[in-house]
Amino acid sequence: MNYEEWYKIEKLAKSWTLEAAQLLKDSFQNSLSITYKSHISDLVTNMDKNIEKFFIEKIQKTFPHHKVLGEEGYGDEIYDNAGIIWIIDPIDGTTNFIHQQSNFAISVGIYEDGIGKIGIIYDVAADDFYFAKVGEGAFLNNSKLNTLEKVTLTEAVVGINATWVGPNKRVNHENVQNIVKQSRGTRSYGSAAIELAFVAAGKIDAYMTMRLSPWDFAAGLILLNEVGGVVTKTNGEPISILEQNSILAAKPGLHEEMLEHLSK
Ligand code: 2AM
Ligand code: CA
Repeated sequence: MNYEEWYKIEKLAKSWTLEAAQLLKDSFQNSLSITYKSHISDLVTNMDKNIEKFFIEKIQKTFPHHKVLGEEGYGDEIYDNAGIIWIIDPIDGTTNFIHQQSNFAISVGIYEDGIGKIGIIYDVAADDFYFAKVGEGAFLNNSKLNTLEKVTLTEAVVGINATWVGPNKRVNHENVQNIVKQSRGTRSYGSAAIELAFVAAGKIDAYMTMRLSPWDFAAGLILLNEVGGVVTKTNGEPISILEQNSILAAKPGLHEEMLEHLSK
């Protein structure tokens, strides 16, 4: 793919995201149809489905050879990284979308042969548009984001959900408690995409969670790569783009310090 083709993909991905956001904002006037997926906390609305279908229709019409991996399952069966894959979360933070009508995002990560090319995270209610293009940097509303500087845990604000601070089956909670105690403070926003964008923008210094799906982190990874953020699984291994992963995303220095705690 040449520069012009990627520029076209960038333009359309941005304008489709803005159109999708308008559909979400318009939906606040109507009553939502809410159903459960695997359990009572795993919610999906008619809007999650509509927005995913909206993107798929546009992509299939304009770029028939591209593939789509979406949370709601209307996209393609994806078996490997080959070609161009749009990894889409139509609403990241569905619980927030339902309860607050804020703190939810549209997340779009576009990969070519497994390499992250374009990342978009749009925090709709805040009107904060995060965008990254490989090699060209990351941006928040047209301001270029700075490269992330080294920081220590004692001066860091860490994004983490309370689930992981108590006994749970995925991580030794005593290690997590040590991280929480030594940090300057913790925050939890209920949208992994927004939390990853916040790390990229330096609003928080790290984000860790024990299970995310590709659509939750696909765009965030591209943003973080452009600003020198370090992202691995919580055991230090590289992330597999097409699988569920634990995630530790942090500023340099802090990432090693948190990994050390988590390996005890
Ligand atoms: P969602 O709103 O798109 O479902 C909430 O802490 C964050 O974790 C949100 O980004 C949410 O995405 C994501 N999430 C919720 N349940 C999940 C699950 N079972 N697997 C992976 N990610 C999940
Ligand atoms: Ca979602």
